[in-house]
Amino acid sequence: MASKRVPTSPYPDQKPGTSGLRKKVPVFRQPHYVQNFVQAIIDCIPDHRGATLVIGGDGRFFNKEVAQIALKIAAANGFGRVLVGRDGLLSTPAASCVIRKHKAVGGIVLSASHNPGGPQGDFGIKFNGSNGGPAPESVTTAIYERTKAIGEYRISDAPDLDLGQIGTTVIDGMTVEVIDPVADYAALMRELFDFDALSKLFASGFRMRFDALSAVTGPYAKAILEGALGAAEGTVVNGEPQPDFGGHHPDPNPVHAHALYDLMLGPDAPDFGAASDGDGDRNMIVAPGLFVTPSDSLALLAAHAHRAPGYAGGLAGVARSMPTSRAVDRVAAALGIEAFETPTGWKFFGNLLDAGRITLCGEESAGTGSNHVREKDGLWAVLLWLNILAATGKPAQDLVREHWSTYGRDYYTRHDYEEIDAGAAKRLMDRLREKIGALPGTTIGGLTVKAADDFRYVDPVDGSVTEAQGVRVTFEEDARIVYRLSGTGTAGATLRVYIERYESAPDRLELPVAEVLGPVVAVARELADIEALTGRAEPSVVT
Ligand code: VG1
Ligand code: CO
Repeated sequence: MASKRVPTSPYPDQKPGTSGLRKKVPVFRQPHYVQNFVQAIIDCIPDHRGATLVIGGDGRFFNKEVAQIALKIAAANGFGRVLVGRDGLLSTPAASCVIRKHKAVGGIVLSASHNPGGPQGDFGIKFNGSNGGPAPESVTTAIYERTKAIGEYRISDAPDLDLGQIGTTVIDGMTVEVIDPVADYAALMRELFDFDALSKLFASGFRMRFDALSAVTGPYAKAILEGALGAAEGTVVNGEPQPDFGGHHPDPNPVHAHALYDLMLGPDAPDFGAASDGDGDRNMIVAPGLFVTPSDSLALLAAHAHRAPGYAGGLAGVARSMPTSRAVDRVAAALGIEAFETPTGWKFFGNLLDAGRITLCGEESAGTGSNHVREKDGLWAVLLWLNILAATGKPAQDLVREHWSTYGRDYYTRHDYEEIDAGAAKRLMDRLREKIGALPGTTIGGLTVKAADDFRYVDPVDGSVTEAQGVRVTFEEDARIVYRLSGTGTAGATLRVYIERYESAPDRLELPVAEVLGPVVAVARELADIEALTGRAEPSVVT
């Protein structure tokens, strides 16, 4: 066998967004489109000759084909070894775990995460570095620059490999190890959590439902919850990964995971409900009768993490993305640890985790994680919750209520306006940016603006600066509105509006969310003139 050099010309649109390159499947199926991007990634890995690379994805449509292409390009570029999950599968956190454990130079993660799959659905390719985390901006920019100049790629002539069997083969001098996608990850979870206590919890009759939404976490959740911990068979539903996620939109929120949501809010709710997304890095937590916002979940996990063996020594610090509610900041203040505010996207947590400044971090979009890997990790969050439930012996809903009475409650909602006209979205953001200087001190809809700015992040570790990360407006009444455009959508633009308000009076902790946030929502619409500029009177998704 040999490899060849294939002449190619650049595509102009291979700019990675919040989390890698995401496009519709037909875009990825254009001639050489995948090959160009993979070669560009490899061109940006300095010491790749002889090194180890990890390849795996969330199992969506086109995953297997792209895994084969990536393997052959890696072989032709002189990698020493590739670790690939069986059937091309690796959840995003498992890929991060495998990269770290096997000292790989990086990993190619095939996923469009929570976006729908199938022939007309979305696909994505993301590069993670040797720390297991998403490549930082400096690297994604270099990859993009490379895609604009690429003239050829190298690829092996080897036939497709059998990825269905665990084992080792060699192509063009490169070793390919097909690995069990679950094993390394499950071993790591066993180190972090008290599996004996969790087994006892399930043996005592504790019931939960985990909805894998026909995406990648099914095999992980079954092996760990039902296999290792003895949860009843059937605890994991929609546990077989499907290329089109069984028609589901694999986004764990009350809209797309409504079956779980309805069960947990109904009369037959088990003790605990959770769901994960396409690639396994997100989590939704629902207690009986009570949806836990991701921002509250992060805060509660920070307050109780020391109850799990992996965090018994306490937390070095915490971080949250800017639009995530300030609930975790209150916990950090009480613990006397640092709290950081980063731009949206997990790549911004990497430096803080690597430098040991933080132990836990999270995002309002249902992402929570820790220093155990360099990605957010859905099942990890579920296991930490379970460990806390086992250690305290308290029901999940009681823990949340206790949390509110200790720290107060950050009422929270996000309104997404999906697939709006890209020009209109840009105009809306431009107008807001022009306006913000004059806002402080003005009153609108009964709320007085305290401060307004366009979030700019200076990385505390390496000093790198990231500008224009979203307009945030805070009010004297302890409310906040944030506006930003999504960087993961594949059609038009998506405007995200994040709305929150803090209440600490004991009689104001259990009010209907709409009642507390209604006035702030009205101000959010008025301030940005959303309907006039986008033609949308209502958001398409409310979380
Ligand atoms: C969204 C979320 C962000 C998350 C990103 C990737 O980005 O807001 O918090 O990190 O998705 O998550 P955006 O730019 O569309 O708002 V995943 O589970 O898609 O890897
Ligand atoms: Co995801």
